[in-house]
Amino acid sequence: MDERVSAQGAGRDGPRLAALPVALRAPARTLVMGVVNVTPDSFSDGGRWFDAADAVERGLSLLAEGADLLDVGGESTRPGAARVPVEEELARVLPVVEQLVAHGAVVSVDTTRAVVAAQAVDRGAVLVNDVSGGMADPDMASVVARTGAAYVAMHWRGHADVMDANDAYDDVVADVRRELAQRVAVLRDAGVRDEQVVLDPGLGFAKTGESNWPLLAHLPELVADGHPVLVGASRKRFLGHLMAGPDGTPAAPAARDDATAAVTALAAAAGAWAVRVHEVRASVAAVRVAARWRDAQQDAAGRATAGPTTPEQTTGPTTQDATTRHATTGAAREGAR
Ligand code: PMM
Repeated sequence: MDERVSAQGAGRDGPRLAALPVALRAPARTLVMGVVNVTPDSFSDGGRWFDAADAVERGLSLLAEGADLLDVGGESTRPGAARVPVEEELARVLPVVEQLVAHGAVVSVDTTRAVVAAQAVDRGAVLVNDVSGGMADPDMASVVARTGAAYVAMHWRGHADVMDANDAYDDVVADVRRELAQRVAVLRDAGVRDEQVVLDPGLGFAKTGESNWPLLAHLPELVADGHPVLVGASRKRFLGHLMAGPDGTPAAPAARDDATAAVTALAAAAGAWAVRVHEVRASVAAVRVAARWRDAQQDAAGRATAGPTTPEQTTGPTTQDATTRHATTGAAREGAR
């Protein structure tokens, strides 16, 4: 897996996520995190991989399709969902984490509970994905500090039973950036290092519909705040509304995957560190396209700043190589079709 990611080229500048394998710390392209929900009731895929063996098999097939890491969760965050007892969450998540780690997967645990995070890290998870950004459990920050795990702090304003009632913003982009910065400050105070932290705008969480689009449109600003950014648009309600049928009925969750892949391409172009998706294949294609697109733009910018071409350059081997490269990757192939 490491070779596959690093083979794309040089890494990006920016914070390092020391707990992760080297190639995932500053990857050459946006990473694809595959979702493994071990829940009976997730809005998008509830119940399909509720059995541990089925969940592991699902994780392995996502890896085979090109996922860079897997996010294992045992508690649904579906709007309105009731909380799962901690023993139940542990029983759902730990065996799946353990087995996927044994298969060589890079595993993230999707939990708001410190005890679940700690035990999952003990079993080999390297990333804690906390949709509450540490707000749900006051012990979370100290567990992250102690374990040194990478940590996703998502923008959040309350559990699933109340989140839709918390969709009031003066300016959703400014408010989310400010509230995330407050979470980073709390994490720092608890001893979490900046290099551990990934930020996530929390699409769909306390954001019922239109609030999601400005956050996507302003992703470069969140990226510029300096932490790697994870985007979780997959199958969310706002995509269901976008893809509604002629009678206005929202598209079903499984019919939102094409729109999800489109968001992946745009999020990757905007500099997202990773996308969290249920169906991996199309998003893998999207992040690869985005990476090549960016490389080609950088090549073009490099040529534009290199100044006028001299006669020596037009006949020399370097130019010949460059010409061949562009012929095989771009215009010549277009012309051949
Ligand atoms: N969304 C869900 C669950 N976990 N984690 C992060 N970091 N970001 C998200 O947007 C996110 C998440 C809800 O989706 P699911 O119930 O289909 O897994």
